[in-house]
This record gives sequence, structure tokens and C-alpha cells, in this order.
Amino acid sequence: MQTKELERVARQIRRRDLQAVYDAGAGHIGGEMSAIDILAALYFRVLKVYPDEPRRADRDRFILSKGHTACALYITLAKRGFFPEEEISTFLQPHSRLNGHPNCNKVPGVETNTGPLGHGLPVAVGIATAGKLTSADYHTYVMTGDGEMQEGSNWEAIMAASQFGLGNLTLIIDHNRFQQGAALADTNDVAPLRPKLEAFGWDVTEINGNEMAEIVPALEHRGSRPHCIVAHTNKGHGISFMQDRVDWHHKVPNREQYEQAVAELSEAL
Ligand SMILES: Cc1ncc(C[n+]2csc(CCOP(=O)(O)OP(=O)(O)O)c2C)c(N)n1
Ligand SMILES: [Mg+2]
Repeated sequence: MQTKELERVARQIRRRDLQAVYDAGAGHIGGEMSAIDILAALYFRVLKVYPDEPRRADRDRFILSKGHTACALYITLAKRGFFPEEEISTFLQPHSRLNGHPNCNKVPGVETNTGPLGHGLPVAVGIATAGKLTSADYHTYVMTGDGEMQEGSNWEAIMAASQFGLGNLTLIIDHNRFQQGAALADTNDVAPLRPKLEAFGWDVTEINGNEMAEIVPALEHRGSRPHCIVAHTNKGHGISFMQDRVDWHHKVPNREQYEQAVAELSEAL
């Protein structure tokens, strides 16, 4: 898909995500809105994946380490054909496999279980290392939150990836400047991220992570060293009253707010 089409898919995912969170009465809408453009680019342009054979050996791997934003991943996977789109209406319902955090034993296309922050990147380093050792033809992508980068396990994994020369690994940091209940700058401020990753021996690209024309080339970058994309995004991107507001990490819109958000997202369709 080309840029315009990818932008349209991203808008459709945003619209469905808003509805799913509203219907379920729970979710993590802010961090979903910040990540959706990158998810759309991954699944509709960049990743070599096979919805009918989700475990095919040569597939590219993507791990959503910020597992609390599972709903956006479910919608993207369903839209890409991994399971029926109608199933999204079961999100968070009793007996649904679409839980609040993604489960690889239940949901086709989910690579590994996430939710406890700080685990996706270490797992991705293991998968990429295995790929390198076996000369496998797949690329491993992982997306973390910026608050998540406060977890020490990530920095051990960053050291290891550099040591192992993992040119087959891309880390995307969703740098939306907020974590849960606070701005990143008011907690353990890990920004600026670029010099830290570069000091550890990574290639680093900084992009506007809500701008498709910048996202695609960054995801397609290949080199001999592990690659980090510092994606500058907006938490709540696309919905004016949610954007950059800390309370929309996991707040649920009331009816009036829902209708306003639908109108704003529909305008963009
Ligand atoms: C180990 C761990 N500690 C705490 C939490 C609770 N928690 C869920 S989301 C979140 C904030 C994450 O912020 P960030 O990584 O910036 O995510 P985003 O802004 O993309 O939503 C926290 C602390 C968790 N899931 N795992
Ligand atoms: Mg964040």
C-alpha cells in the first residue's frame, strides 16, 4: 500500500478502536491512538506476514511490548485477515480471547504474551539472535512505550543486541511523552533517547511517528547494526480533547465525548 491508502487504513483502525473502548467501557485509548499509524504501516506495507499461516517460519516478527494497547493490535490483525473483524466486538467480554493484554496462545498473529512492561524487547533480542544464528530470512520488530523504557531490562537487551550485531532487529519507541498518570519528564525522564541508543552502538532514526511518509522509510531501513526508531507521537493523536492529556491513558469517553470523537475521526475519513 502507498501512503494515502495507509493513512486511510490508520483512520479506520482509530475509528474502530474508539468504538471498541467505548463499548467495552475500558482500554488504553491514549497509547493506542499514538501507535496506530505505525501499526498500520507495519501490517499493511512492511511486514512479511501470512494471515492464513500465522506461524510460518519465514514470517517477520512483530512484538507489541506495550501490551496494554492490545486493542489496537487486535483491530489491525483482524483487518489484515488473521481473524474475523466481527470478533472485535467481544473485546474484554467474558470468554473472549481478546483480553486486555495480548495472548499468543489464543490470538493468531500475536508473537508473544506482553503486558508486564519491559519484556518485549528482551524476547525480540532472543528471536533476532535465533534468526541470525540460523541465517533465517526474517526481520524482528518490537514496539515499546517511552515510559516502558524506564524498565532496566530494556537496557540490558539494548547492550546485548549491539554486542550480537543484530542488524535484523528494529526497536520502535512510541515517544508520546506520557506514561500512566504522569508526563515522562516528571518521572524518570529517559529522554533524549537518541544519544543513549547511539552510545550503546545502535543506528537511530528520529521521526514523526504519526506521519506515514516518515514512518514507512524508517521501518524499511536495513543496516548491520540494530536499529531504533524514536517515534515522536502524540498520546491520543487524532482526537482533540484526548491529545497530550495524561488522564486519557486509560480513561473511557462518556457518550458526549464519544460522539465528539466519532465526529472528529469521521471528518478525517
Ligand atoms: C512492569 C509493569 N509495571 C507497571 C505496569 C502498569 N502500566 C501499564 S501502562 C503503564 C504506563 C506505560 O507508559 P508508556 O510505556 O509510555 O505507554 P504509552 O504511553 O504508550 O501508553 C504502566 C505503568 C505494567 N503494565 N507493567
Ligand atoms: Mg508513553
